Amino acid sequence: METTVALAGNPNSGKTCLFNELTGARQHVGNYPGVTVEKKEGKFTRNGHTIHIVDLPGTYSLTAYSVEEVVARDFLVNDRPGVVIDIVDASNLERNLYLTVQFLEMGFPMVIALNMGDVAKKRGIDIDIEKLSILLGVPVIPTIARTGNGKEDLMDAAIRIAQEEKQRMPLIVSYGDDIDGALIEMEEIINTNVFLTGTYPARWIALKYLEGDEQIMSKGQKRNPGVSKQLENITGRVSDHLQKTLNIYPEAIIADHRFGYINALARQGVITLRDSHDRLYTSDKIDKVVTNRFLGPIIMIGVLMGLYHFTFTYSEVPVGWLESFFGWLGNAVSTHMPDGLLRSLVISGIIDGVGGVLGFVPLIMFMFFGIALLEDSGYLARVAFMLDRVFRVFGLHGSSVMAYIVSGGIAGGCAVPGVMATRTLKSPRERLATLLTAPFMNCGAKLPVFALLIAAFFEKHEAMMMLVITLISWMGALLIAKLLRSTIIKGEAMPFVMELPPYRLPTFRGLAIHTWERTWQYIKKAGTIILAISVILWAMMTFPGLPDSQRQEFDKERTAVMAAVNTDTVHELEAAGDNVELSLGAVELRGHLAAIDSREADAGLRNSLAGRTGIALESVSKWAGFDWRTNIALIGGFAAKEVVVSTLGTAYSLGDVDPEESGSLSEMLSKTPGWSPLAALSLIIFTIFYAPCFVTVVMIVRESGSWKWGLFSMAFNTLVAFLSAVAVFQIGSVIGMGI
Ligand code: BGO
Repeated sequence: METTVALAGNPNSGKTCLFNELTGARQHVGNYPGVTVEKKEGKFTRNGHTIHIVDLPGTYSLTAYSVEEVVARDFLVNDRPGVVIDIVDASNLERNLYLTVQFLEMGFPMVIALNMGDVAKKRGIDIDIEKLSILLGVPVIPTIARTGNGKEDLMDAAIRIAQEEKQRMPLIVSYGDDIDGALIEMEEIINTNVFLTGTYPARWIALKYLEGDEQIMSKGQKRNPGVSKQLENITGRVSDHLQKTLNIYPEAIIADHRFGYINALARQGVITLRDSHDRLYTSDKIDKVVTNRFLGPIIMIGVLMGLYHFTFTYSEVPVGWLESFFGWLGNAVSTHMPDGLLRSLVISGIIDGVGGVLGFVPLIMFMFFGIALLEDSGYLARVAFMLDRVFRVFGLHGSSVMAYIVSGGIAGGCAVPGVMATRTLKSPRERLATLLTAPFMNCGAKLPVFALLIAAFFEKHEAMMMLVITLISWMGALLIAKLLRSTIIKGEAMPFVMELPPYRLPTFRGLAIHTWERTWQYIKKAGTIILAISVILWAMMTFPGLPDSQRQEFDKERTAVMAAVNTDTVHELEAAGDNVELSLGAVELRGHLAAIDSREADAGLRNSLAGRTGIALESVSKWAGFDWRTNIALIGGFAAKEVVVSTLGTAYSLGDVDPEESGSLSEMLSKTPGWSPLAALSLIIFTIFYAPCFVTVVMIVRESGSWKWGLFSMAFNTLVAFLSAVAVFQIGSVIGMGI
């Protein structure tokens, strides 16, 4: 049996020496077809196996910048050698691994010859070979090519790998939000159109388009100009966006993240530099402090606290303006529109519903700005890196951290891209556990719910409460992940490397664009989906309304109240505008009538479709401290979490007929009997954990490939949420927090 082995590596890594040692006199030198690059071939025999060895030109990369690179790449792709031996100069490990990462991304069967260990040792570099092999997922064999040391072991490993039947997964490096998102989009197009996929992995083709690889692009244009155009358009869009926001081209970001991957290998203890002072770059120097085992977590908590403090402090004033604006709008409509269903729809359904959500735009914007700052500077990648160690304990992966953060790990993300971000996870079990727990993070839609409750009940400790909420959601998600990983999705965790791209000074323009993009998404959602759900819920809270007999009862009461005072007082009240001083009798009459109106509205709400459902659930929900109005809001939250706030707004405004008397919703809640800091805390806990919104459920179904997991997440999460909320409310009541 003959196996073809390709020797690949950087120039001066020792390829020629190794080739000569292996092949001895049995060499053949020619040229690669069509180019003047030398092609050396030879044979090596071991235990009855004849190995055909091809020495590829030395390259630093596999882009199409030089003839050598194209020749090496074409040979690997078209001739499909049984194994690629990647010769890595151990004394220059970080630089040599750049090529290794690219081989791994192509998914070749591979063995690493870790050469020049003697030189590395002299330079004070220690390499943990076993760890390197585990993290990269390929055999690593130490060699001294000059003397031929280790060549037999190397060939044995190569034969073993060549004979392995198992399907090799290409390495997936995460290239940051913008590029990862584009890659997912492009991969889908590539796979659906079977575009060059017979030759290259889909993600790799997408990467090459983003890198502007002319050879691949011209192949693509010949194969299918329409698909190629689509991919070029996405590339153009991403490239423009990256230049606007970070002033950088996609190729540079891609290179940064590949080096970030290698940098992380070094930080995970694969390489130890005994005398490392002058080899440290600025990013490494910063990381020495920022990702330090002890200082790192303290800095991280400090940064989060600072972010929440900044968000709540500076957004307070503009949030107040918007609240007053929507309050004014409601009043204006109520004065100018005739009483009736349409007025109720406009005020309670639209203004209170959508206004409640839009009122939080400044808060969301400040939070997004802070997150953009952390993300663009490269700090977020450090957070993921530090948490990686913790995540392994819970049966998760380093990439799970990123999925959590995208879903709202710092508050203000979205679980939909979060669930999609789990695609960078190789192991299906860790991926499933991550996508089922990522929705526990605090997405931008939950943020208004928390902000409302914090403003109403924990006004003095806003930033602290937000930090506590963040910690509760992370701890809950991790514990549930552990539970899932030790029961229904059992299995070993896979070794993994987190990328650590270099730090960057964010530009103000970039931050502004990132902030606005996300804020605009939020506003658009409020104006479309939330508006629609808000109107549907308003209808459910309005119809069927009160039966005629009951309405007549209220009318009778009104007539009786008016009959009890003299007609002048009634006339005085009817004729009174806003600014008229009323007599004592008229004020009293107005109070009586308002109380009757309020009871009628309340009875109407109770009799409505939503009201009846809320009341029916009260027998269960009371254990968690939720009244029937809150139940209505939580049912609305199954569609989208923002709706919890808007529905609370509608539910309370429907029962409240004198908008001039009422303050903002948070003020109203803090004064409503039955509400307390404990009830608010219980609602916060429930909101963190209960069923993901509808769009996320659809995404979970798509990504897990089964409806089963979508339904599971709805039922399981709601159960977890309810049990936690009951525990908090009951224990809190016993220790006297509920008063
Ligand atoms: C010269 N250990 C040590 N110490 N040196 C090695 C090893 C090793 O494991 N492997 C290779 N080298 P190439 P490419 C040289 O040529 O095979 C040395 O480009 C010199 N030359 O001997 O050519 C190897 O094919 C004068 O060194 O690499 C060679 O990949 C003084 O690494 C060099 C000292 O190997 C490159 C060394 C005139």
